[in-house]
Amino acid sequence: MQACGGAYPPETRRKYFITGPQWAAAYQGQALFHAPTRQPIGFADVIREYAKIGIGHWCTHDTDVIPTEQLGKDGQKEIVARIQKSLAEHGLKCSMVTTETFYHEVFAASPAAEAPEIREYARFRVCNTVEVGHELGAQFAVYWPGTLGYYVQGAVEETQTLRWYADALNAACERDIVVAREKNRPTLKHCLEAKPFEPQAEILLPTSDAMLGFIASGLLKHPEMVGLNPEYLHELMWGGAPRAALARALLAGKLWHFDINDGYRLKHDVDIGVGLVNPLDWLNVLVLLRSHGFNGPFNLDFKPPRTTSNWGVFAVSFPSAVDRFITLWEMAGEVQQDPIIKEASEALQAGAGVGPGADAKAIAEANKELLTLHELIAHRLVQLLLGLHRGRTFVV
Ligand code: XLS
Ligand code: MG
Ligand code: MG
Repeated sequence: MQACGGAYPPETRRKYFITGPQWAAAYQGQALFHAPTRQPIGFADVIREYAKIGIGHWCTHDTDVIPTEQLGKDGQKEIVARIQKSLAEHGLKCSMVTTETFYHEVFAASPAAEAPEIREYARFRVCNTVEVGHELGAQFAVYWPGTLGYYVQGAVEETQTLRWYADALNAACERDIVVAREKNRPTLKHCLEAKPFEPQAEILLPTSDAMLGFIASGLLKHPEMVGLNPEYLHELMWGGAPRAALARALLAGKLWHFDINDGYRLKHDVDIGVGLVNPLDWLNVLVLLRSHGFNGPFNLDFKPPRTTSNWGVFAVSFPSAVDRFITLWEMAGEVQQDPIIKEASEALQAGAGVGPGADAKAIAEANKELLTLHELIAHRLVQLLLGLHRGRTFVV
């Protein structure tokens, strides 16, 4: 990392609303066909190492840190107190909490399964997470529904299942309103996260757009408390353009939280570090976000690859991900101010100046040369990404 150079000091990294998940750093490399390659690590190590790197915010699933059987019990109180101590000791803040509704066998048929006791348990889990969030000073709660879908067709009635899932979110929002009042804190921002594939064959809310439809469906009692946490790769996975998905969320006023990572189109959830696969697209995504005043949270929801060691997770994986993000963010600022892109965009928007009432052929003819600027802008973006706008520095 020293030989690579270009690293930002922790103070600089801390200026961004970048959040580090417990589960990302503690991921051991396991999967269906993969045994773990790393040793388990707990929250105290993760928080301490994030602090050293300059990641100022930490987030967690309930069961990343609290064993399932301790949820809502005294054991939870004791763990939450230890987390508070770790955070305070290292100057980190807890930004977000999320409920695991996908790993435990109780959620095999989803958190909105037919059996009322499963749904009652799911409501307990999301309400308990809201309480933990307030205890830890979080501002956001994220919901990736996980198993909300099915493997075999016909047994699950989709409209009913979605109504039942809405019941859980309604319970979380109502609990939030009560706890926030008791603690004299603002309510949390409840952010839905879609993923098109995994861990079911068919997913009921597979995209951010599906989530927007769900928020506006009339099933939620407090739609104003519910927004989105899109994940970059989850939009690529279904073949969408992440930037366009984010634009639709922005227009709806629902872009509240953003999971940043990278990967490949129409493949599974490989959760590669931000900018390692699609840096040009990432640059464009950040231009959009900057120009709409979205400043985070940017949540590092990637997985250090299986080939990275426990040491490498904090020595290479996280600092390099943070630094690529900040570099791309700064470049996005350069794009916004670039005189060539500015002039080209203004020329495009001024149009060719054909008078009113002209026919289609005349309008098309007049705009032909002007529209060449699209490709010029794309060339300029690549130049900015590669640093070529500063002139060539290496000649063979
Ligand atoms: C899984 C999701 C998950 C959420 C939080 O694919 O990305 O990590 O962000 O549950
Ligand atoms: Mg995610
Ligand atoms: Mg993912």
